Amino acid sequence: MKRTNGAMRTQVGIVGAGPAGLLLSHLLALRGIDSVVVENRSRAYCEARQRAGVLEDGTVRLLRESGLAGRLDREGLEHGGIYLQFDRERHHIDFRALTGGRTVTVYAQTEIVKDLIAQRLVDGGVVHFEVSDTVVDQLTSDRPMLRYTDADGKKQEITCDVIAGCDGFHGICRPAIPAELRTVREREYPYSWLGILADVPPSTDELIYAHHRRGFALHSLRSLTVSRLYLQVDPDESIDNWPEQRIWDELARRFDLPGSGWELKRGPVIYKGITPMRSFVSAPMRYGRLFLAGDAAHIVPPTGAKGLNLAMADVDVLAPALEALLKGDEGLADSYSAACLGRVWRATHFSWWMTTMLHRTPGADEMETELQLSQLRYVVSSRAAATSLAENYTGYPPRLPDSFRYPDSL
Ligand code: RFL
Ligand code: PHB
Repeated sequence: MKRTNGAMRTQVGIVGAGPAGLLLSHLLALRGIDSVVVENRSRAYCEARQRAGVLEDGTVRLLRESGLAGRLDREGLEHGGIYLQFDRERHHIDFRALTGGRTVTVYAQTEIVKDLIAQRLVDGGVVHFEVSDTVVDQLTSDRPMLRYTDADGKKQEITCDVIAGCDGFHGICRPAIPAELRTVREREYPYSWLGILADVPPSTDELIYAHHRRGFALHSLRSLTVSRLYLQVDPDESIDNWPEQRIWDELARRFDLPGSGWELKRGPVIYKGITPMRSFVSAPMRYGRLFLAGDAAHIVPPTGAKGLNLAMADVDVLAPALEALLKGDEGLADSYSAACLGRVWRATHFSWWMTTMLHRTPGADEMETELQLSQLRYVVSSRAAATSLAENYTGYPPRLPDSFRYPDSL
């Protein structure tokens, strides 16, 4: 960022210090491009926000290639599959065997955000926390403006070449695009997830996705000593109705495997919260000199573990596109939205499919339950069906060196 007579100037103004905004700022810095990140929360809040935990192999590769994987490589837990549980049986889906060795890595979003903030600060990057009243303006000119009130209450204005809207689903950037130029596709689901973080070693070696007549449950983890578990609850459920004992009892019921000797270990709950479930895609992801990335443009229900991976895949495409744009070549910037939306729609379908296959729809009849069970039996008995789940879960299209491209016709 440069300051001339009090006026501030940067090449890329970035709204939001989530994974998308921070990684974009880093990828731009690697290309010698100057950026400023503005974030309305505190650094401590951003670093503690409990969210995702599963990284596709392509996301890990991106972080490694950009020099951000030191701690991830030491502390991340590589997983070669998941369990699908239904009808009181647990079945392993072996990603390595089905996809030619591909895996996912459990490494919490909180840790990625900590690593990204630390790296930006070491590299002299500019991240302004606790701003308010963020406004983006003059988006169709080649000098878009970023305005905000800083943490000390002073009004600031930055002249940019480009603005990146990385401000999540509730941000201000997407609504800055005229509504008549946006196509929105949206679905709300009639259930939420109650998630806990518990100070207890995981009771499983791989994540368990459980279909149950009382509702879906997921056993995930954060480390060898901390577990992350989720329960399907009603959409309007209040967390106050769920004391620890009730949460553990309900989890134990939904993961129960009679006669197997398997038992759910219980421990102190260190965090609990309820998250609604939604699919949402707003297109295009560009308006003039404003580019949207991550949750600002699209949301998936967490059942497919895709949201964070999509956010990072977007900025992997955006960084070289902005580099070219700033040198006067608009080609990649023009194809940015279409390039991202191919992956976004694949993940949107996969997340919808996992969600509707595994959750109990309130009021659903036996017909729906039997259809779900039939689909689940098919996935665990057909190599073709299991491969489809495995290649989507590990990330499709795969981000492998010089690998896959969507045909130009898409
Ligand atoms: P974020 O993380 O929401 O960051 C946006 C940032 O913008 C800030 N902001 C503003 N700043 C300045 N001015 C304004 N006017 C602003 N308005 C907002 C916000 O404070 C915030 O810091 O979006 P980003 O970077 O696009 O990242 C997306 C991911 O956070 C999200 O997709 C994932 O967490 C989704 N997700 C999962 N994704 C996965 O890939 N794998 C998973 O296993 C996974 N599990 C999950 C999840 C999300 C969950 N919740 C709570 C929604 C599990 C859960 C329970
Ligand atoms: C998580 O660990 O938070 C997690 C794992 C898998 C999902 C969603 C969330 O599908």
